[in-house]
Amino acid sequence: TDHIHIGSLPAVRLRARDGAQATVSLFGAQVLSWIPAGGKDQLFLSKRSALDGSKAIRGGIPLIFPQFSDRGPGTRHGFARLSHWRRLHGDVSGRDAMPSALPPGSGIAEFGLEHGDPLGAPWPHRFSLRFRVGVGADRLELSLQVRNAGDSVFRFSAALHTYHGVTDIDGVRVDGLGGCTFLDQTDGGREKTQHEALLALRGTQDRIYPATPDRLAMRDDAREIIMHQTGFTDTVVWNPGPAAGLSDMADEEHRRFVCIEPACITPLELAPGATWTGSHLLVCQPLR
Ligand code: TA6
Repeated sequence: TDHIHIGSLPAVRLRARDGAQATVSLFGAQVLSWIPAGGKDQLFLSKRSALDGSKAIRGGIPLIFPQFSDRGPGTRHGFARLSHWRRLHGDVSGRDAMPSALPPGSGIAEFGLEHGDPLGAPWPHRFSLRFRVGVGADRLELSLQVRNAGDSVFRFSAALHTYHGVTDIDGVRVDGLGGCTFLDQTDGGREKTQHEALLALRGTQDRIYPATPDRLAMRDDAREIIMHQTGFTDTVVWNPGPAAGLSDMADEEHRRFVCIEPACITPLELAPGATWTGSHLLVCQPLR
């Protein structure tokens, strides 16, 4: 493991013995890069992203907590992605609350954020977040644990807002959502059904699929990413399309990614002392 900087942000680079790597910024505990063994970077990071802590990082895997988007009174997409996390030390691989199926020699690190840590916005609840990142062989394993450390119930949403890097958005297909209903965020949140088995990303797409299957796949020209989610009930699929005018994205960059996000959009209730865990496993397979 190396301690490095990405822009002016402290970050950790995890290296597995087989050459797989992941880079995690302590600002947001945001995974910025994932390179499977013998492969290339699978994540998109905008050329115009702020990398100084002044703004959320545009790309990688923003960690959304405790609010999704503007669905609440707090900071858009929550404060976790705007907070300075700590690296937790000790034998993270052996902690039974978050079991891992990574091969021996994998790179694993765990990050923490608690009430009282300097946050992007105040939140009146006592909480403890742990985020574990593991990388090895063809896979990236992510696990978010939320604990209510206070004495009253709180509600939260969470998501792993994964920016999958792609060669060109026109060649992307998402498998596993055929027949599912979704809330079309580009059409006032209207409920619709996806009739196609394979989803093509044409123009602006912003969809919330509640109660999704726990296995999805994203196919690009040369590889397939298999995704498994547990704990997270929903999936968000987003591409801003050409007209989004996002200030932290270069002109044609919307063609270079699709966000597929394991999420819990409807807030979950967490009792005092209780813990919730959401996991995301990404496996990269070359297509032949
Ligand atoms: O997850 C999809 C979404 O909520 C979209 O509506 C879109 O605006 C995107 O997230 C990015 O949000 P951000 O606050 O990072 O610009």
